[in-house]
Amino acid sequence: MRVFIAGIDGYLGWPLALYLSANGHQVAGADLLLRREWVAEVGGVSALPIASREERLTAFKEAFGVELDFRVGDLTDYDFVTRCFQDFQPEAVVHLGQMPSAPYSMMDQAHCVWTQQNNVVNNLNILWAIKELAPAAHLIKLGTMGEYGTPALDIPEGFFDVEYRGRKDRLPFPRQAGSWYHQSKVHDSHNTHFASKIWSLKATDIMQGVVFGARIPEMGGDPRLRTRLDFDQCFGTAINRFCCQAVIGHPLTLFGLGRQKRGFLPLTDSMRCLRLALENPPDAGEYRVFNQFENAYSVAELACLVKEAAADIGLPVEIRRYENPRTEMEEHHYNPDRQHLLDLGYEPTRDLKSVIETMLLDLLEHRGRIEAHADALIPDIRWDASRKRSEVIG
Ligand code: USQ
Repeated sequence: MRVFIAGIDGYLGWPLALYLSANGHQVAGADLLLRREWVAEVGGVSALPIASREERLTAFKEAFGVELDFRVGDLTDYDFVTRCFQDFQPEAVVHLGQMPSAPYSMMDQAHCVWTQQNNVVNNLNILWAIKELAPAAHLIKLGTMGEYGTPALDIPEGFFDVEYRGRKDRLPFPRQAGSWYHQSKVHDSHNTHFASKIWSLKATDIMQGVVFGARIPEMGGDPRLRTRLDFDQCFGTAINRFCCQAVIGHPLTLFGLGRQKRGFLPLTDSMRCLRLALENPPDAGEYRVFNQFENAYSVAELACLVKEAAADIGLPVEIRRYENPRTEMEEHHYNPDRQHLLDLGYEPTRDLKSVIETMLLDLLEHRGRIEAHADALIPDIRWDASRKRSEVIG
């Protein structure tokens, strides 16, 4: 299948290009390389060195024997998007090309507005380009489990049955996002649902949990094929940050009580799930929602798992609680469904500890990069838009 990946230079986009190419798909993509700039802006660096676009293209050609059509351009520029679609004629579009960080979007007015403009406008451009140039293409749009927030109800996959004043309907499940970034994904979900209804588009909206890890087998031993792994307060996500902290002997930074729960999944599972969605498209006019995660865990459970994995390879680790810079529930009900992907054959990775161990071993080789940017580990971006470094509270 001809698959266009919007955001092909990113944490997920690059490995997806490798994974789909290794599994018989023809891939092309676009990226403005902004993730590299945002991470530098917030004082971070990828803990694992990553190759430049040019080096990636050379390594791709060596690994797969074909040139990768990887264009540098802005998805908020409609002419750029339409040129890509005219040239490549995609049969599917995986949209990963957005600003993905909650703290980055909470920094100030400019970062909030930029995040929403960028994300909402580029998703609208992709919807219009599909409608005008590739109406049979299947859009796989990366949303987030964070769109649902943490309601006191179980979380279904997108829709639920409601009875109100004696009448029944099947309605979108309420979205109660917890950051300006997560809100941008809610707007995208509404826009994607509406577009699929009026234009009979095929769309899968992926409510993905927090991804961790940096390796997929398709990278082989070639360091130029690696993906990035961030640890700063904005682009580093929980388990990735904990592993980076563990290898430099920094305490693991639990925010608040650490009892907040989220869905998590290894990078390999994210790739497998996206492929399952791609190879099992919906019907024309169908907008479906997949919740995509291995399982739900509290952040403290995962910090303990990182501590255990680190102990197995001889690294002593301390877990500390820090003032929570976010406004979020720290103790709550959390029971989301994830049946749709299981029905398509998703077999969740069970041994998370060995994924974490591999990550720790990879990171140990590059610990100097983390040590040199250790200031980026402690958050100072607060949800009330003030700036103050979080102190240890336990
Ligand atoms: N947390 C800590 N300590 C840390 C970092 C995070 O306790 O050092 C806690 C946070 O307070 C939060 C939870 O861990 O309760 C998850 O935070 P995160 O930074 O790992 O993830 P989040 O901000 O929710 O965003 C990430 C990705 C985003 C994706 C989302 C999926 O950056 O692109 O949409 O995960 S989900 O969390 O399901 O919404």
